[in-house]
Amino acid sequence: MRPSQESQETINAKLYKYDNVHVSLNGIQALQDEHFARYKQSGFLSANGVLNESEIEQSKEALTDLLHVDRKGAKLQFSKPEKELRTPRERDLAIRKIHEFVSVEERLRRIAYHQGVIGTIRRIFGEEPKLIQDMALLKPPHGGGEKPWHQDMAYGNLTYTKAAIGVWIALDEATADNGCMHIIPGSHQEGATPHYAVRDWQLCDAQVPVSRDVIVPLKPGGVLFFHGMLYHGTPSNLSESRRRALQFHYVPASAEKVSPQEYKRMFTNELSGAEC
Ligand SMILES: O=C(O)CCC(=O)C(=O)O
Repeated sequence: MRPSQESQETINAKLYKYDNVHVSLNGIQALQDEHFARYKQSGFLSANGVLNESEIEQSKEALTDLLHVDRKGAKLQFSKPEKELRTPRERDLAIRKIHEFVSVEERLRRIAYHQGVIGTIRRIFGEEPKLIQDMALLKPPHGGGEKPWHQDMAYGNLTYTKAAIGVWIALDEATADNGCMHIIPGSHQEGATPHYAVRDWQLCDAQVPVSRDVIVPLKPGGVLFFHGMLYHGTPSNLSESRRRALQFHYVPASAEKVSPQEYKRMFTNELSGAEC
């Protein structure tokens, strides 16, 4: 990745907008046919109050145990070499991602197969979903890093013949200040867009229609469902509060992986040669 010449503050201010705020539904039982019809147009839907208090607490405890007690074979990603992290606080401030835990952590596995979540995806897909990725995305206070604008299906492990869906679940309150999700409504209709290795594997900054940025703040236990081609990203967390989220990806059970050649044609500049 090319090192960024710009500070986190500059990137947060230039590449993200904060004043278009999406208001989430209250509870998943509030979902009606009209919301699913709107999902087709906008590429997302969100609701607060999907996880209950106990599910939120158990999820946070499970992540703390994986980070501090026993990773049980799950994968941990830090912003610094792990051997330099000497205290629990240093680990808390450096952890970015915990993934591949559903087969070893029952409390989180239950969330991945949560009835409300799976039922909603089933209605979107019109068929049975299959879980293809599980992770926790952690933005510590005072500098938890940016996830630049991207489409999830541009990551090869999520590129299937049918659209994937991302399910992003807030465990702490996710706000404009601590790095809640930013989306470009309707951008999934652009289809596959080339990605480039800039600060991450991402859309070219200049091609993101930032004026259409909508933020999706969520309460703990709130969930954002979004189409695998939707442009989205999160700015750095420069606030004092940490932001922890779970993110699961699913595809329709009948979907198959696309070939490496097709993946390249869809998500790289191999054909167009266009530079970022
Ligand atoms: O939670 C975040 O900060 C970003 C998550 C995301 O967009 C992703 O991992 O695809």
